[in-house]
Amino acid sequence: MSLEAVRAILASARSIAVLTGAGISAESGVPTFRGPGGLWRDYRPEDLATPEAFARDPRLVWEWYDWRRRKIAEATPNLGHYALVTLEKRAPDLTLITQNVDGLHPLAGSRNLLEIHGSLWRTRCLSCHEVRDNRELLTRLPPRCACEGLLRPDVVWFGEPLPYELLKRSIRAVEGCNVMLVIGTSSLVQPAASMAGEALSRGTPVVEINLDPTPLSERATHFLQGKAGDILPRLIA
Ligand code: BJW
Ligand code: ZN
Repeated sequence: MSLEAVRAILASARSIAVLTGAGISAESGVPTFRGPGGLWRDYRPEDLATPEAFARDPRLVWEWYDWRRRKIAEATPNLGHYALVTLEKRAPDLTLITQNVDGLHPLAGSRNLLEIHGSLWRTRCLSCHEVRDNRELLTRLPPRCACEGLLRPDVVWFGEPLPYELLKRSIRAVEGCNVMLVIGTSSLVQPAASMAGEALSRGTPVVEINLDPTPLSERATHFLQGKAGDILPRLIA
C-alpha cells in the first residue's frame, strides 16, 4: 500500500521539499484556478493574472483580487495545512514552497516557507515601488498609494519573473531533498511545474497528492489520489 511506503520514506528523510498549489486550500473554501468552481465570471487566470490585463483595466483586475481577498479573509487553514506544520516540526529539515498567495500556510504556522507567487495581503506601488502589508477592506478600486500612485497586488503574474532569491532557495531545496511532496497543483504553471521533474531526474522520490491525475502523476514515484486534507493527516499519523 503506497500510504505505508510514503510514511516510511518521510520518516527516514533528512530533508523534505514540499510544493503546494491551490488544491491544498480548496477544503478551506478557497476557489482553485482551473477546474470546476475555479472560474471567475467568464475569465481565465491567463486573462486576468497578467501585467497586460492590469494595464488595460486595473479596476477589473482589482475587482477579481478584491473578490478573492474578501473570500479568503473568512477562510481558515484546514487539516492539510496543519499536517504540514506537524511534519515541519518533526523533520530535521523541511522547506515548504507554495504557489498560493492566500496566506493560509503562514496562518497555520509553517515557518520555513517560500511564497514564490507573492501574497494577496501585500500591495506594491507602481510609482514609488513601496511594498507593504495591506489587509484593508478596499473602499476604492483600484486602490492608490499615499503618493497617489496606482497600487497592484504584490503577486507574480504570467510573463513576470519569480522573485529571484525565493526561486533560488526553492531550487536549492528541491536539489538537496531526500523526498519531494507535490500537493494540490495542476502542475501546469512554470517554473513551479518543472521542480518535480528536477527531483525525479536526480533519483529523488516524488510523492504527488491530488484529487485528480495531472501531467505529473504518471511520472511521480507515488501518486496518492484524494483530498489533501484527508491524506496528509494520515501520512503523518
Ligand atoms: C486538490 C483538492 C484537494 C483540488 N486536495 N488536490 C515554459 C517555461 C517557462 C515558462 C513558461 C513556459 N510556458 C509558458 C510559460 C509562462 C508561464 C506559464 O507557465 N504558463 C502556463 C499556463 C503554460 N509562466 C510564467 O509566466 C511565470 N513566469 C515566468 O516564467 O517568468 C519567466 C521570466 C523570466 C525573466 C523575465 C521575465 C519572465 C509566472 C507564473 C505566475 C503564475 N501566477 C498565478 C497568479 C498568481 C497570483 C494570483 O493568485 O492571483 O499563480 S496563475 C495561477 O496558477 C496562480 C497559481 O499559483 C498557479 C498555479 O495554479 P495551481 O496552484 O496549480 O492551481 P490549479 O487551479 O491549476 O490546480 C489545482 C489543483 O488542485 C488541481 O490539480 C486539482 O485537481 C487539485 N485539487 N482540490 C488535493 N482538496
Ligand atoms: Zn507610492
